Amino acid sequence: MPSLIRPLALAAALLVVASAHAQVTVKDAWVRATVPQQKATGAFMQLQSAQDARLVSVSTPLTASAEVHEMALQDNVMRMRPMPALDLPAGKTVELRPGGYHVMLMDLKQQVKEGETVPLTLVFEGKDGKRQTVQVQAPVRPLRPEAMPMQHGEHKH
Ligand SMILES: [Cu+2]
Repeated sequence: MPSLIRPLALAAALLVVASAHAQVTVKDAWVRATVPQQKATGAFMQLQSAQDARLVSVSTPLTASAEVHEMALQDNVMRMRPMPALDLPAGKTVELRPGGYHVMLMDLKQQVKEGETVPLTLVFEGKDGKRQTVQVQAPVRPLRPEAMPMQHGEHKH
């Protein structure tokens, strides 16, 4: 089906051009929707770098306080803690997902609603110290429980 594949290839090509000498690809970025008064949420995505690199900072107009966190077992309890940088080994996809690495958006001043889009600016640093900035538009989605697909059969008429 060449007619379907071509527009996708073109989109991918444009994405590479947008971030000059791109070493890092950002895929499937999204931000978890919040409820009113909720002060923090997570941003998730898949990162892949052609060469060894590190994610060194994340910023967004949504809040002045964004950190990269990891989940770690501490006294038999899973806790999250800030990381100075997230390593991206060459060619390996590093996934930020609920329950794992994530970007923590704190001190939210407003609710983050499904359907909105959150601009994220990611700064990566290569081994040579060169920095690359990548901008992504992350759609806001509610956290979908893993059990979700099983519920499809329950609403038959
Ligand atoms: Cu966190």
